[in-house]
Amino acid sequence: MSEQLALITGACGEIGQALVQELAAKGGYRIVTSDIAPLPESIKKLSAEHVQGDLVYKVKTFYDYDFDIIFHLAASLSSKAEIATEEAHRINVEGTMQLLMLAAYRSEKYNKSIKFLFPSSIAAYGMPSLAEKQRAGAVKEDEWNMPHTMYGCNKLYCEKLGLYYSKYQGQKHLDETPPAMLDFRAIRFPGLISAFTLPSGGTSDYGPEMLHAAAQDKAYSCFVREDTKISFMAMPDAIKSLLVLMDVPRENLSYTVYNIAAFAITAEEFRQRALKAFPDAQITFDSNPRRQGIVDSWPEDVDDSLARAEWNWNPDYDVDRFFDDYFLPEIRKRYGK
Ligand code: AKB
Repeated sequence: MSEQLALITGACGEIGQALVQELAAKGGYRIVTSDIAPLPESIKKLSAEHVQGDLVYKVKTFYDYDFDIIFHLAASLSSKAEIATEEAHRINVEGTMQLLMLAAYRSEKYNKSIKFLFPSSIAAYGMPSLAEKQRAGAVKEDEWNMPHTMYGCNKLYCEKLGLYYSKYQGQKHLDETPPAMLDFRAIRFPGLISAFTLPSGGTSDYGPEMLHAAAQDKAYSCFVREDTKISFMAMPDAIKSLLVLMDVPRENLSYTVYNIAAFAITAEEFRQRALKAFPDAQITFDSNPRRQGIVDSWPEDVDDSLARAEWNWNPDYDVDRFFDDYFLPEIRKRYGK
C-alpha cells in the first residue's frame, strides 16, 4: 500500500513530538509537520517537510497537499490562554476553523474523506462548585459542558465546529446522502505526563512539574492545594489513543467526541509518590488563586465507557504502572538517578 500523507500541527509540543515519533515508527506515513518553532533535532529526520510559522496564516500553504489525515495539535493551553485571551482565541479557534475549512473543502472536492484528529480536553467541562465536583465524580461527555476558561470554551466550540464541518455544512436534506465530508474525531484528554518533555502554559502542569523537579533534586512549590484532584494519563497512552481512534472504521463510531481516562489522583498523592521514589524531594504547596480556580472547575475524573465500548479503549498505564513501568525508570535514565 502506498504511503498516506499526514499533517501534524503543533509538532514541537509535548503530544506533537511523541506523536511524530510513534507515527514514524508505525510506518506507512509521510509526515508533514507544522509549528511556530523549528523542529527539535530529535524528530527532524522523521518529518518529510516542516512548515514553520503561524498556522492561521500558513493554512493556505496546505491547500495543494493531498492529506489523508490531519492531527491538529497546535493550541494555547489553559493557563496561558487565560492571560492572553484574544490571542488564545485566535490560535485555538481561528487556527482550527481554517484547517477544518481546508479539510472540508478537499474532502468534498476530491471525494475523499480526510480524517481530522483533534485533541480536546477535560477543560471543556466546568463544575460550578467543589461540592458539585465531588458529587459528580466521573463525568460523561454530555454533562457539565460549561467551561470556565477561554481554553475550555475554545475546545468545546471547536468540537462543535468539527461536527458541523463533518456532518452539516451545506445543509443537505436530512435523508439525502451527503457528499464526502471530513471525518472529525476528538478526544478529551486529561492532564498528560511525559518522562521526556515538560509541558508549558497548561494548568495540569503541576503534576509533571512536581515529578520532574523531584527527580532532579529541585525544590518545587505546587500551585494548587493538596486535595486538588483531576484525571491524568501517561503520554504513551495519549499517543496510543490517537493512533487507535485514527484506525477505527467510521461506522463503528456513533459520536465525534470521546473521553478517555487512566487514573485520577490528588496533588498530595503525587507528592507521596514522588517522596517514595525520591525521599529528599522538597515539595510544598502554595495555591495560586487563578490556577486553582481553573483546576477546581475541571471534574475529578471522566467516564470513558463510550470509548471503551466503541473503539476498545483501554489504557496501558494505571497509576501503579505509570510510576513503576514508565515514569520512574525513564526519568531515572534521563536525570541519571
Ligand atoms: C492544560 O492544563 O491546559 C492541558 C489540558 C488539561 O488540556 N494540559
